[in-house]
Amino acid sequence: MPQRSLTRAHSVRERIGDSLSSHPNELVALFSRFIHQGKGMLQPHQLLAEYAAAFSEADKEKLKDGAFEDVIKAAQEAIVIPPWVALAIRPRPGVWEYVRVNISELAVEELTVPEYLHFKEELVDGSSQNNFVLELDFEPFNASFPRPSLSKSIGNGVQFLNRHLSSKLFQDKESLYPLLNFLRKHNYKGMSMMLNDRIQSLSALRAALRKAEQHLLSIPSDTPYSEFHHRFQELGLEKGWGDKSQRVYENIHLLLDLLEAPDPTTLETFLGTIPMMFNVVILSPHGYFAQANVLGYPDTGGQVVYILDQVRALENEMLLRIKRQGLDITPRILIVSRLLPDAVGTTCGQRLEKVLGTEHTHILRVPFRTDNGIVRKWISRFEVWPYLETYTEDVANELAAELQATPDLIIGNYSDGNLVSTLLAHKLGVTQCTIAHALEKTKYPNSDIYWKKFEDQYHFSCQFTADLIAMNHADFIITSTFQEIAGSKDTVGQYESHTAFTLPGLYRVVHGIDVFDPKFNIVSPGADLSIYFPYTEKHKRLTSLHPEIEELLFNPVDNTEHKGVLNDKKKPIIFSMARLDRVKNLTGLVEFYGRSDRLKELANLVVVCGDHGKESKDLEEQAEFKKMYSLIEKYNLHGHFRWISAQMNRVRNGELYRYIADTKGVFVQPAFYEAFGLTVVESMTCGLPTFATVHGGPGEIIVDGVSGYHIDPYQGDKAAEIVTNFFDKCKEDPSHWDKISLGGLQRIEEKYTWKLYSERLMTLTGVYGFWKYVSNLDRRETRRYLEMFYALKYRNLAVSVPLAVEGEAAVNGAK
Ligand code: UDP
Ligand code: LCN
Repeated sequence: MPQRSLTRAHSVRERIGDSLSSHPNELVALFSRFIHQGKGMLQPHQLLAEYAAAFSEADKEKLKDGAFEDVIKAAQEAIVIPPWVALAIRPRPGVWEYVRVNISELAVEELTVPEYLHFKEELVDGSSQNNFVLELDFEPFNASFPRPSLSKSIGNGVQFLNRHLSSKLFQDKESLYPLLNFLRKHNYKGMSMMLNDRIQSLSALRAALRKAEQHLLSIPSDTPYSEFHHRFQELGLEKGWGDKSQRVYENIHLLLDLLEAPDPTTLETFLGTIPMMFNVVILSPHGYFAQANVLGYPDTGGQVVYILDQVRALENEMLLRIKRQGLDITPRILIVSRLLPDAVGTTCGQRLEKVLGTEHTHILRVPFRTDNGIVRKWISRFEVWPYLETYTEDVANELAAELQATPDLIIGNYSDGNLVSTLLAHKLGVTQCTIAHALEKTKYPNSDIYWKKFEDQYHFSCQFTADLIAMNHADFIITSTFQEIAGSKDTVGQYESHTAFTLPGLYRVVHGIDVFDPKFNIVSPGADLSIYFPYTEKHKRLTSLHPEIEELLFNPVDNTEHKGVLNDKKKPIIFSMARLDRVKNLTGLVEFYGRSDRLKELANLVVVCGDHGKESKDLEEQAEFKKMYSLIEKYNLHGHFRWISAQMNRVRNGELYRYIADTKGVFVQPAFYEAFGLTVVESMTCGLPTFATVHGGPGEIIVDGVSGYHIDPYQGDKAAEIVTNFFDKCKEDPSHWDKISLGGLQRIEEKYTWKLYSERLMTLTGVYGFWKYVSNLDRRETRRYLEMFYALKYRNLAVSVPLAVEGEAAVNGAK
């Protein structure tokens, strides 16, 4: 039977309608099973299970005729309110259709987004009573702007934008003026760059460029810019074109080409050469943001590692470009975080801290403040909302003093940082980039429809509102993977889940974000190669750390650093490391290891998480601690399992991954959901074969069976079997281990390095900076709408979050 796919030509409603008329009995049987569940919601795996159970193979074959099976496979959710069953169908990433079926009358009807959401709201008692619901719809603002329609174009916004911009520049003679004005506007603290006032028109620009070109041809190619600076000034050209005549010539030629016939590649290359980025501000307000003694704490994990690696790579790239541009400007990068007076042995109480391995990058810490003064203690990221507006004002003042200039780019991180970046970028008119790291809505199933249940502990109403504001305000959004934006064939992306959803009683999001929006760009992070390098690079190995590592792994006496012993030190080690957070599911790994006698026989298990030295203040962490202890007893893991406290020393952690590789061990990342998963990249960069969750980023980082293995945390025994099979196979053929190790390393080299990242970020800043300049007026409506949404919704929600009481333990979920 040829595979049919769902297309618009045959809408879902038509498909179901056809199937209802051709196979009424079968469909009634299936929908009755749904109805039988009673009022509620069914997830995709439940729908498939019902489908599988309802029909014989022969029936299924019949149903394939009308492609009904495709409809069920593409359903992401069913809402059952007898006699109705409404389905949200996702034929492909980013494309959704909604229908509902009345099983008593055998009728099927298509629903609009608001209709579907309204229907869904009936699950929550009383919400349907309200006829006047605030509906949020960002679609009209972008309606006039072309966007790609192919799923494969998602996440490559810059390419699309370049095409659009270059065709716009070519419309008529006048349309090149924005480019001219953009170049004229460039200056650094009042010093003009690129063009000066002598050039007022396109013809003057062309003439000046041609004369400059002739001059450059008449001098040696390595002549420093300073030697022809005066000649250029007379022509109307200022610094910024290059350090030596050869580079200046190339850039002038690029612009002449662009003026002649704009094409996307030339435009991107040329915009990438323009000096635009000298002062960058990176926001990461919550958590412990420091360079030592913080990793593994609640809320402090990959985001901190990511930013510290990002700034090192970015500073290098900025310095390189500034040098090439022939400029004598010192760049500045400021990571803005929260100042914590009660810094508990970290540097979080310091206002300014230089970032190691950089020259011009600092962490600038600004405290949270209320009418009662400065907040002294750490508070969970779920409780930061009431502080952020005052915080933004304080940050703006501190930045002005510290930079003595307006930043050229503001990068927000995570929901709180993205909101502050929005407020700052709005106020200063600066290009804004956001990085989500993890959108919580995906991590907590049904946290939208049942938001009220989560409200006391998580305050998701603030967080989701902040996320919507930031993603719509940002000039560009960086994601680490495609799946973060639009998921995969079968799973919904993190951003995609913000397309349409409802917070009953608060507002209904009819069009929150469009994953086809060209603001999305996949720019994947890497691992710091000075710390994480292959175990085979013997000359670089930190063997002096081996005694410490061996003490961590094998010292038989329990202490605050480690618990449990490994009886047989010769066995390979199954290793994992993460914050002791429920969603990380380290207890799930311990459980599936414990249940598998074969796996226990083949390998030891070592996990790094939590802190044995002090009682956790975090509720989720406390519960995981308890569970871990009970599992050790339940599966009698004594002799097989080592539980090590969170390890803050990254350099030693790098060697630890490699030490595990020496044992011919593996790394396992068993999270229920992982937004990206830096530990996965770290272990692969060290050449350690990696088994990681299929839910989220790791599913994309690893090519199953080639550069590692996918495991499903919801199927523990199957995961144990996959790891067991690997060890068995390695016993038969030891080269299998090397093959997977090498596959991982190759994958990293191709896609996950900071060098690739920083080059890309610079290019994006150029293109989106130019786009922001040419589309400034167009975007005013969106900004006004967002202002209103912020003032009328967000503010009220934020003030309803209780302020932390100093002296009380902060207790909340972990990231
Ligand atoms: N990490 C660490 N020590 C620990 C736990 C985690 O150094 O005890 C580091 C880990 O090496 C990685 C980061 O923290 O660099 C965690 O990032 P990931 O993306 O895996 O997860 P997140 O914590 O951001 O959810
Ligand atoms: C937050 C997470 O949850 C991880 O999955 C990411 O790897 C990390 O941030 C860095 O982006």
